[in-house]
Amino acid sequence: MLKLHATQSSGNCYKVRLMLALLGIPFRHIDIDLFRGENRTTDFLLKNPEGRVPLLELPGGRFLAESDAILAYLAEGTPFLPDDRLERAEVLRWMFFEQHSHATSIGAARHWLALVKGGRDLRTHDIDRWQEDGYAALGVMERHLARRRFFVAERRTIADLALYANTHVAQEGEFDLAGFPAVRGWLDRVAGSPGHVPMEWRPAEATLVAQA
Ligand SMILES: N[C@@H](CCC(=O)N[C@@H](CS)C(=O)NCC(=O)O)C(=O)O
Repeated sequence: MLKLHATQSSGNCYKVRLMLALLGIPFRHIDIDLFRGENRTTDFLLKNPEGRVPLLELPGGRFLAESDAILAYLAEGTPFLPDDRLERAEVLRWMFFEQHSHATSIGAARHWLALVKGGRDLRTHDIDRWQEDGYAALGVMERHLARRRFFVAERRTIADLALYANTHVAQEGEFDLAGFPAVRGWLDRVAGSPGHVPMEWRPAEATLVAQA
């Protein structure tokens, strides 16, 4: 059985739980408490030298890090990763955007302002940049979604999952989505799609025991 080393409140980890739930893949959730440094132990660094979650553990003891790489691995051969060459590249395009321009502002702001105790004081010098870059990223998403239902191919793909995870909790990073109606409409469409699960969802303990 797959094992997901993850932190419940992390947007990057949520993406992967959502993908596993949508595909109906059973997995074991191994909680990593970042705030107690469980991602920096010698044992964890052997599994992922970057010391970050999410980390997918495959049968046979192989590991895959980076949330969007994990999404691509899990989605292979499913409608969440298109076969069409251009659509597939467009999915990658939005996932690169997510990592480069979105996680670094909208994701980072939530992490430090909402999750890390004392984070605002530790990262005061970053707040203006997060705001500027985060609103710029939301503007890009708004313009793209103004004429589309989803990011690529007019259906839910891993590009949507990658961007949904931190956008739907952007207000926790002090972003106001009021001026982004197309983004809000897309958030509602993703959340209303079949099989969607919220960030709090995790596999039932009974399933874990049964499948272990
Ligand atoms: N680009 C990576 C980022 C992973 C990442 O930064 N994870 C955070 C939690 S959201 C983490 O593990 N932080 C702990 C640390 O960097 O020490 C991904 O998308 O998986």
